[in-house]
Amino acid sequence: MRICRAKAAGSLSLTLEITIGGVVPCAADVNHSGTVNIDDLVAVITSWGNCPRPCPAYCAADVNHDCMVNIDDLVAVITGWGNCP
Ligand SMILES: [Ca+2]
Repeated sequence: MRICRAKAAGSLSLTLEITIGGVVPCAADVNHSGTVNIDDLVAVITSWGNCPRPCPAYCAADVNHDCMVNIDDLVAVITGWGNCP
């Protein structure tokens, strides 16, 4: 489970991440539909580039949380393709 939200300056931001066995379950499910599919792939492509600063900002398509949406995130979607556990 991963919850990451950022709000305007002066507000509280909260990040909760539960890792099982060293892997965030279904991290590539960008739209949280329960399946990694074409919608997640399109989300990565349409969000390509740097996430809004400061990091970490809310950038759903940033699967690996490095504050940019790039080939690594695209590969994560492809390798995570299918139903979430
Ligand atoms: Ca990334």
